[in-house]
Amino acid sequence: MTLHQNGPDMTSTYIVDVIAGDGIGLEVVPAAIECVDALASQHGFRVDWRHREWGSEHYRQHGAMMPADGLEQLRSGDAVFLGAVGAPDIPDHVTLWGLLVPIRRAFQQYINLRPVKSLPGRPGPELDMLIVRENVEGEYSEIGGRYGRGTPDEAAIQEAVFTRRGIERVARFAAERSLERSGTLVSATKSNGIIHTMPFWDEVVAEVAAEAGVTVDSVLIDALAARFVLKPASIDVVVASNLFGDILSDLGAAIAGSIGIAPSANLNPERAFPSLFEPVHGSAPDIAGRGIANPTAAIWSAAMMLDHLGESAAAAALEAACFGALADGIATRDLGGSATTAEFTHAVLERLASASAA
Ligand code: GGG
Repeated sequence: MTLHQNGPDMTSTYIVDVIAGDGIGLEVVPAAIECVDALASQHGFRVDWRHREWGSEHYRQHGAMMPADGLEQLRSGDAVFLGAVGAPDIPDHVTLWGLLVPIRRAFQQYINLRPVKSLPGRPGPELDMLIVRENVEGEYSEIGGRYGRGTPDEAAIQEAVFTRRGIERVARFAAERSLERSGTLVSATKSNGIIHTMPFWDEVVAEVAAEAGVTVDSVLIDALAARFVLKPASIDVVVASNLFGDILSDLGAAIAGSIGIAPSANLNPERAFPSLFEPVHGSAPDIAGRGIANPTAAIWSAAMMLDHLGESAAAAALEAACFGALADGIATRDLGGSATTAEFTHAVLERLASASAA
């Protein structure tokens, strides 16, 4: 990561590439940027936002979700901040594999960190989980194909790829997070039905957990989904494959109140490449353009980005302001309230200003 120090006071300046993308990404990303800019002046750092107009509109105009040298353009930045990808007129695998998946893979963002917490002041179960999703292999694979199109024998084959290196590094990262928390780790599996990859996953996770001194509870994904709903407080850190981790984080966020609150960090832990921060939610075309999207997930993702950049005090202030607004009952429609995106963002900005003045 390049960190730029400039000016007589050596103010830190971070270069962040912004891909607002599609749908509500275009609404929640500016909300989060407003909050980060407010924090920058309060905490004495600068963010140079490099706006990239990539996404479905780029695809409609140029036949690709980003320019051919898009990854090269991002490489020199300190982080990438992404909104959402997906549009009803373009197949979802085209939008995802044309932008987000190539960034995750080229920049070896093999950890997708997805915290889930119960919201202050809202009814519902107490939960505070960290989902550690493997982010560059597993069920998300390009290996396979289709044959016999248009015939009665038509079929599709999709291979999953699990490597020892890939499982070890995600299990190690999860075990380390678990040692900082409860010392217990839940591993999502399906080794009864998936007979090659999942028993391998179980074996490697168990080896890494034993080495790290962490107790691992290997739970079949179907039983784990039920446990998320029935006993969420019994779960702390979860390590999961690419697909299982994706599904579990939406489930966790829904149990906490709304998919509109779930943040994520796509991390290259070695910091050889920029990491990417994004709300877990998609482009939500059903509500896009109406100014009612919940910016919590984007704001919380921005807090994760600040923490990654080393601005931990600003990150904590942003998370506190966002949760403070929720605790005071300010909520968008997905949470049963009536606040617009702008009203919720204003409430967060007000709390940032009061905390800074105090
Ligand atoms: N916030 C980015 C976004 O649009 N995500 C939608 C999505 O379907 N992501 C799939 C994934 O994370 O693998």
